[in-house]
Amino acid sequence: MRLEYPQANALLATAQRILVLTHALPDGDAIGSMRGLAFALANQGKSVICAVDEGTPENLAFLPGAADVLPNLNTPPAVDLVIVTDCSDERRIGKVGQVAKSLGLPLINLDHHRTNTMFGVANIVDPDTASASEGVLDWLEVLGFAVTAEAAQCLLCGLITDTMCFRTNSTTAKTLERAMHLMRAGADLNGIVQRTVNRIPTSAIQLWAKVMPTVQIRDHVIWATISLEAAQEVGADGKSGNLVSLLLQADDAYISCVLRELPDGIISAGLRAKPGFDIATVAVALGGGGHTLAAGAEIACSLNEAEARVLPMLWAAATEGTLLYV
Ligand SMILES: [Mn+2]
Repeated sequence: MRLEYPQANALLATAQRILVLTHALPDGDAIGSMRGLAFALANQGKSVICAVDEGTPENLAFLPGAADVLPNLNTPPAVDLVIVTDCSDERRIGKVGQVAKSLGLPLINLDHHRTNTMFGVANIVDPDTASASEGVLDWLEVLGFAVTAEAAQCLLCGLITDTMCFRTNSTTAKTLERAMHLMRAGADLNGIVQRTVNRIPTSAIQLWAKVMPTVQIRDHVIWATISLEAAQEVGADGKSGNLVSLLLQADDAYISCVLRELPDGIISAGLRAKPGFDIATVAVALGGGGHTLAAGAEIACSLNEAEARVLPMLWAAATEGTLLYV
């Protein structure tokens, strides 16, 4: 854990124009933490710009301020501070991150991934929070900044999606307290649940129908492969409906893995584990990162090569751990 609040607060105090970024292929916590922080800073009279590669995905368009998130920084913005949320390393900030880096500005790194590389001038990284959005809420409390209703809605979205609605082992009493605080500040819990964890793209179900025949389970590791061809047949927009978490529910499985073929010879490996196991170490060894129970990596190889490389590592991780809730 690194909570460099004094350094971060000093940078924030002298900054008037702030660029807030998050990780590419943003999820609910990425957009939620970024937009939530932006609303709270704007409420303090700061001028704030948000950007993420490709902009806000359609499934998160319901969040306040979602449409104001820039999809690129082709015109480099005039800002004096950069804040990055929910991002374990600089590479994950994508193209907008490269532009931000070229500006040579101080950067605050606010995250909750245990594998965070501490790439900021000031780092606020608390792996004990279930979401980066909670890290934002804690920082706002330290700063004495108000949590507006719009900020609360964004931050609760991050908390709900990263805990899969309070289902992950990262969920603590403190998480519930923060959720309560955000609801009292005006966030709509059920509205968020219905639009996020209770909803997946229809194309994801169609993709499941295609790739379920690839599912195998051996020695407590369950896995599936998604070829480029299978994804193209259903016109899937890159969403697998969190298939990797669905697979982990198999009662014999300790660890789940979805290997998905991306264009340009890249395989994305999504990894999940039940409490008692550690797949963050595997993800880091593959050049990726994440949490103990939810991690991932991108590997330049074919689907077959990825299976040959990743599965032995997962079997080793399954042997090294012990299932906590038998
Ligand atoms: Mn997160």
